[in-house]
Order: sequence, then C-alpha cells, then structure tokens
Amino acid sequence: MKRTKLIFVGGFLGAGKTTLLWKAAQQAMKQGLRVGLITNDQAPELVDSVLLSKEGLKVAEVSGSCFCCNFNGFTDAAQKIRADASADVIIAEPVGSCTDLSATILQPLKKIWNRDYDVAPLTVLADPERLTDILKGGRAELHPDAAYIYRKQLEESDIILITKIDSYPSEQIDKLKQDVAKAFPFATILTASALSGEGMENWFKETFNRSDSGKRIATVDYDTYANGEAVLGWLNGTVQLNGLKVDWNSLMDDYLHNLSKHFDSNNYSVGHVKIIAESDKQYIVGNLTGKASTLTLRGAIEPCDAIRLTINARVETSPETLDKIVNETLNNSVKNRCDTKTVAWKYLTPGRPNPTHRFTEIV
Ligand SMILES: Nc1nc2c(ncn2[C@@H]2O[C@H](COP(=O)(O)OP(=O)(O)O)[C@@H](O)[C@H]2O)c(=O)[nH]1
Ligand SMILES: [Mg+2]
Repeated sequence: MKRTKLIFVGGFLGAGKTTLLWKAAQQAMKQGLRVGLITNDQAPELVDSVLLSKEGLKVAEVSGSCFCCNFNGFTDAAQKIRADASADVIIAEPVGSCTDLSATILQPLKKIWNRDYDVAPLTVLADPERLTDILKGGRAELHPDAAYIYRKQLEESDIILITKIDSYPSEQIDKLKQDVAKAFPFATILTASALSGEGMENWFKETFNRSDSGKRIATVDYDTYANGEAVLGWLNGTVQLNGLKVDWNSLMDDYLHNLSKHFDSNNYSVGHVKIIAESDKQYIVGNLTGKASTLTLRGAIEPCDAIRLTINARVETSPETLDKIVNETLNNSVKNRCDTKTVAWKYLTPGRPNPTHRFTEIV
C-alpha cells in the first residue's frame, strides 16, 4: 500500500478545525481521494465524531488522552483507518488546548512511521478575533496561561490558516495577514472560510502537495502549558430526552442561551461549548466559542418524542462548577417539556501533559 498523506489541523478550541475537516474531506472526495478523519479528546462522547460520522465520513476517534500523550493510540487509529478506508489522505484534529505537536507527534512520525505516512506541514487555524488580540499582546479573554498555549501553537506552525474570513471585512483580513506574517515570518500564511468554501482549495492543495512538515520546534514551558490546560473544566455528556411532540429547536436554543448567560454573568471564559441533538433523521448543532455573541445553532428537528443530546464543554472554571451549571441549566430548560435520562457523563480537568515522545531536534 502506498504512503498515506497525513494532515494535522491544530488550533485553539473553537477555531474551526472540525468544520474545516468536514469541508476538506468533502472536497478531497470529489477529487477522487479516499479520506479518513481522526478526532481526539480527553474523554469519550465527542460531538465532533458524531457530527462527522453523520456526514457520512470515515472517522476514528482517540479519546481519553490527547494524541501527544497517547502516541501509540494515535498510530493505532491511523493504521486502522488507513487499512479500513484504504485512505489516500488522513486528516487529524488534535485537542484544541494542545501544543508542542511538532516535537511530540510530527517528528516521531517522520522518524518511526516514514514508510507508511507522508506528513504534511502542520496547519494551525486561527480565528481572526482571538488572533488579533493575541498579536497585540492581549489574551483574547483567556487565562494568561491558556493564551500562552495559543501563542505556542502559532510558534510551531508550518502554515497559519486564518479562518472564518466570511464574517470579517476583507481589508481587516488583509491587514491581519500582514501582521501575522511579520510576527511569524517562518510560516506560510493563508486565509479561508470553511463555511463559504473560499480559500479551501488553495489550502488543501498547498498542504497536500507539501511534505516539509514540522520545520520548527517551539520552546515550551510545560508548567505554564499544564496550568493553561488545568484552568479549563472539561465536560462530555450524553443524555436521552423523552417527551411528546417536543419543539426541540426552541428547547436547544433556550438551553444554549441559558448556558451562555450563566458563563458570562460569572465571567467564566468559554473555550468551546458544543452540543449536538439527534433524532432518528435530523440533527441540530449548537456552538459557543466565547461570549453570547458567538452563539450559533444550525439544523432543525421536526417535533418528535425523543432525541439524544451530546454536550462537550470546555470552560474556565472547575469541572465541578461546570457540571453543576450544565446539569442544572439543562434541568431548568427542559422543565415541563420532557424527561432526561443520562447515558454517559464525565467531567474533569486535563492532567499534566506527559508526551510519549518529545523530540528536541528536527527529523
Ligand atoms: N463564520 C464562520 N464560522 C465558522 C467557520 N468555521 C467554523 N465556524 C464556526 O466556529 C465554531 C467552532 O467550529 P468547530 O469546527 O467546532 O471548531 P473546533 O473546536 O476548532 O473544531 C462553530 O460555531 C462553527 O460553525 C467559518 O469558516 N466561518
Ligand atoms: Mg473540533
């Protein structure tokens, strides 16, 4: 079997990685390529995997640990999807709060797995709003140590892809592009919108055709990195909701707005809150990537009796507080509308990153 192209799409929580994976996979399949995707999280019950599978894409998941701390879990998943899907290309999404991927994933892959994988340049996605603030030396409403992770992700990138350009004026994006090029002169700077498709082909071509991956290893202080992750409460849960011809669209809208209100009024900075509600035939996806203004809901479910709701929340507060807010808000939002039954529920603080490999030199 020939070598599989392996593309990593990093970037902070909510930057748009999963949306990009989805659109890139669709585009690549249209070109006749066989595509596999790998998602990653600290815990099971991952909205991203549910969502991508619903779109008919071949998805493997590494959950319970990030790729860096479970390198063999990553290569097992990659080997499986390479064999099952005869994949020409695999696109992998590391956890949004992870950094040091060049040292811990790209270099070991080049050294150990060169026969099977042709590793593409490391793409780091950046949302224009957060990026603008970080470039000014700000912290994009994040804890200083979480903002440190954001900067380190950019410092180790081969390609910085400024995303979501559909929602920003083009002059602003041009100026941002120049500023990013000045701050990170080693990286190729590209722009795209996964939603409108603009710039996607250009990014995919550049990434797919290049093999100069992991050209930099950033100096990362693991105490600051660990603390940047530890300030986040992490919750993954799945709940079955049962009622009678319930208007799920308005219920999900209420639920996400109520959650957002709680986080904002307590000044708990949101990394990313993502929900997917699924009936037999339809689904709704909700996202919150910061304050209430970032709230979006997509899709619709016709009134019916039962849905399955998966919730992933990464918010700057203790996991216990996060659990309380997510749970109580759900109970208040569903009151008199339906019953809830928990299928799976886990909340935690990510542990100190302890990578399987950590190369100090470029392979
Ligand atoms: N306007 C706009 N929103 C986007 C784009 N890509 C992603 N988003 C939104 O950003 C939020 C987070 O996206 P997601 O792909 O889940 O981010 P991830 O956490 O990096 O995987 C969602 O609300 C997406 O709809 C884009 O190109 N344009
Ligand atoms: Mg994602």
